[in-house]
Amino acid sequence: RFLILCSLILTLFSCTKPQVELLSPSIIPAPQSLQVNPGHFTINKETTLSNHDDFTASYNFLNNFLEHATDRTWETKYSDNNAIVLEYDSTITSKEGYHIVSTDRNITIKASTDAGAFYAVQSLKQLMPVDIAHRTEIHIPAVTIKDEPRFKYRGMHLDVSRHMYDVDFIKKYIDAMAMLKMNNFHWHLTDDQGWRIEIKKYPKLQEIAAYRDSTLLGHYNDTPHQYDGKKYGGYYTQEEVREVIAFAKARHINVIPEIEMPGHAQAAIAAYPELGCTGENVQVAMKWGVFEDIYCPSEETFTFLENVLDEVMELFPSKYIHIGGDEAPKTQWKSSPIAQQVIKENGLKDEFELQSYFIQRMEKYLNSKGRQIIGWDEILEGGLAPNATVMSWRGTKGAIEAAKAGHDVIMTPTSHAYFDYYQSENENEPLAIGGFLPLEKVYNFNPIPKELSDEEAIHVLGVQGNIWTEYMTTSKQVEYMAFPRMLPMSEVAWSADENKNYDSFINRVEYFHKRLDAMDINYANHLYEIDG
Ligand code: TNX
Repeated sequence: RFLILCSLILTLFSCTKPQVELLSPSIIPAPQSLQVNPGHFTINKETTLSNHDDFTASYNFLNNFLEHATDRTWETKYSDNNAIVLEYDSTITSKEGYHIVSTDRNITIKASTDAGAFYAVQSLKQLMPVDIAHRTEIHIPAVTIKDEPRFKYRGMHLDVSRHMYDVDFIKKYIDAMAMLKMNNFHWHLTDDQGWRIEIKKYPKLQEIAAYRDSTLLGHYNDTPHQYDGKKYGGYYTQEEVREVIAFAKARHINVIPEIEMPGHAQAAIAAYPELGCTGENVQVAMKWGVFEDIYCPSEETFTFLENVLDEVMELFPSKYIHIGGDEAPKTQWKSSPIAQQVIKENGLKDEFELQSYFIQRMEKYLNSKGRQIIGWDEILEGGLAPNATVMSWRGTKGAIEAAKAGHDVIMTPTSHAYFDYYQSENENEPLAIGGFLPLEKVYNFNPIPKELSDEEAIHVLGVQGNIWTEYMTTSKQVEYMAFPRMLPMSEVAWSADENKNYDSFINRVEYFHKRLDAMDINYANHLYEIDG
């Protein structure tokens, strides 16, 4: 009886004094300014959502999220009491900036664009506890946040040629990017080991280029490769591509397709041997590496690529189209009468100038359709195409040269942005490509090379993490390599340099693990390893 009495008293006590679980705000990427005020806002059964100025994507995203979390429909009405209010504010000049003020009475989100409001919603989500499913009340600390991004290009890349992942995973990846306020998804769709986008005009790309004869279990340069003899591959249909683009758009993410040229083209040449210089039959590549079968600079090839790009442009609204340009050995061009003829006719000096001619021709075509090209830094060799943006991966030299010449650049150096590198020195790490890129090194990446003046540095559009997938046979492995390293990359891309602090970051990552768990993301956890 005594026990019953005690538990009654306890129940009574906890009823009259409900526990308020408040988090210290743990937002990634860190906002420009965040002030914690006394008090908190409580989302309860009556809280409404008020969309004063018709923010669309941000409103839909927030509404879906809240309805899911609270198991009820949310009434949208004009009120600022017990409400989450989305409001237009022309004084917020940053196109992706926002303010959040939460008090006991309401939460006000202000922005001058839907993108700004969308990023406010991402921060608001991170002010809530992780396990909010089916709650009747959610507590949000009283805060004042003023925020805007450091860089306008905040990207993640994914290679789907070496290994392919289903559309659900592509969406999951994009969703995680959105949470981290990233805004460009670089989709590496073609390479030697597989062509992954449906092009209706060229059915053999689907029949032949999309498949290889093994899942390729071997190491990079080792012989013999451990082929398993199983047909491997696939491609995204145009309908699936549209679905991905719409999904990304609803999250303010632009999707940049990459169609590789003139190198990394062996899969396409396997389907259409006339695109190569030798005319010989080749296989969709069965090893990793760099291959000599590259596109021949013939009229036939240019027509093929223009037709492919026509279908690509029809699907992708992106201003930028990535045309690759990396790792194109010139051996076959040296002995090809067609290539030598083009060199002669155009008064070119050598095969490097021929590569430049090739890229410039494709640039002209894309520019005439209102698009801009991005290319890997090899496109500097032999002369840079006049309007090209350079993606600098072999260190920062290429970026410095391009920015000094007045070209835009995106920083993706292997040293800080290659998430196919090992992330710890633990001997149990799954096989990776080599290299070592722990979390702290990603975090300490400074995207503005000191060689650039302030004026030149304006050409640094931003940064991107790259995921080359030679050794990532499953999407769970991609998650393992991408997370948590996507977190520091988002902070490099978004947060002001003076706000960056690795200790604070690590504390936030620790809490963020719960968020990643809730999203069923298979992140690596090396936070407390000595060498990591
Ligand atoms: C170089 S980075 C490549 C890729 C490989 C990667 C492996 C770049 C433009 N080309 O084809 O997958 O290294 O780290």
